[in-house]
Amino acid sequence: MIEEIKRIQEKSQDEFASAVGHKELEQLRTKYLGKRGILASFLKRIGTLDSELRPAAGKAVNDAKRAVVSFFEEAKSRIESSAGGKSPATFFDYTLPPYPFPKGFLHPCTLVMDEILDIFMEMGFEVELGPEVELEYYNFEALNTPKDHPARDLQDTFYISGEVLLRTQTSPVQVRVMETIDPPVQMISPGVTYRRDAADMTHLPMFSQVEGLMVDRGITFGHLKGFLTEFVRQMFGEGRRTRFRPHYFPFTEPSAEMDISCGVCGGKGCRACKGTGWLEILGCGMVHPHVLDFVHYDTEKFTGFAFGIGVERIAMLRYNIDDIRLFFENDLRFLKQF
Ligand code: 2NL
Repeated sequence: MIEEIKRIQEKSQDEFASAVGHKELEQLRTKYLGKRGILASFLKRIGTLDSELRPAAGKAVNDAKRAVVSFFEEAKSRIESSAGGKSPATFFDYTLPPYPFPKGFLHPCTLVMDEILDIFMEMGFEVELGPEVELEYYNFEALNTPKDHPARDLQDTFYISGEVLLRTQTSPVQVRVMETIDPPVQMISPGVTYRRDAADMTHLPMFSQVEGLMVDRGITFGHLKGFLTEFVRQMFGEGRRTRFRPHYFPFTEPSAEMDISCGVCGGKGCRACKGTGWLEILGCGMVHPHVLDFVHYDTEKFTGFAFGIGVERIAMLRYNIDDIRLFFENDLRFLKQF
C-alpha cells in the first residue's frame, strides 16, 4: 500500500502541474483531497491492515497529503498570477474588444489597386517600385518636360529643395528601370503621387496611380489598344464600349485618353457622364522618342507604349462614388461598405 500511495502522489504532482484554470484545479483538489477523494480512501483502508503495519501506512498517507496540498498551492498561485493575481470573479481585462471580435478589412482603393495589379500581372507585366521623393530629373526632365514647359504648371508639385520633389506620377520609376535594363521591358509601377492641387470632389493633393510601360521591337498603338481594352473588360465586365480620344502628354506621342461607355445610362447620356455617354478612365500613348533617348534606347529599333491609371478615379467609377474626399476622411460608415 505504501508503494501505491507513492505512485498516486507522483501522478497528482504531474496533474496539478499541468492544470489550466480554476475549474480544473478545483476538480483535482476534490479528486485527491476531498472527503471522498483518493487520500481519504487510503485512510479508510488503514483500518483493515494488521495493527503492526498501521503506523507506517498512516505516516505515508499524511506525508502524501502534505505533498499534494503543496502541489495544489503551487498550481493555484501559478494560475492566479496569469490572471493578474486576481481570482476570475474579480479579474476582467477591460482592454479586450467585446465579442463578436471586430475584424479588419481593406480600404476600397486598396481593393481596386490589387485588382488592377492582378489583371496586368496576369498579362505578363512585372511590378516595380521606386521613391516617392524624387529628383526633378526623373520626374520631369527625362520625361521630356523641361523647366520652361507649360505642362509643369499642370503638374505643379511640392518641392523638398531645388532639385528634389514629391513625384507627380510613377513614371520616374519606369525611367529608372529603363536605365538599368535593356528592352524588352514590360512593367507596371503602382504607388502614391502628389500634386499641388486644392482638394475638391475630383482632386486631392495625394493620390495613387498605376503606370504601365512596354518597350520592344515593333510595339504599336495596336498593342496599346489591345492590352487596355482587355484591362477594361476584366475591370468593368463585358459590354462596356471603349474609345481612344486624342490628347496631349509631353512624354507620349501620339497621346490619347481612354473612355468607357457610361455604366449608369449605358451611353445615352446622364448626370454621371455629364450627358456625353462616356467616362474618362486613363491617359496613354506611344512613348516619346526623346524619353527613349534619355535612357539610351535605340529609337531606330525600339518603340513602346505607356499609360497612367488613377486608382481613386477607377474606384469612384467602380463603386459609383461622386466625391474623392470620402476615401481619405476615414469615416467607418463609408469604408465598411466595400
Ligand atoms: C496621365 C496619364 C500617363 C504615361 C502616363 C509614361 C511613362 C513613361 C514614358 C511615357 Cl516612362 N509615358 N507614362 C503615359 C501617358 C499617360 O498618365 O493622366 N498623366 C498625367
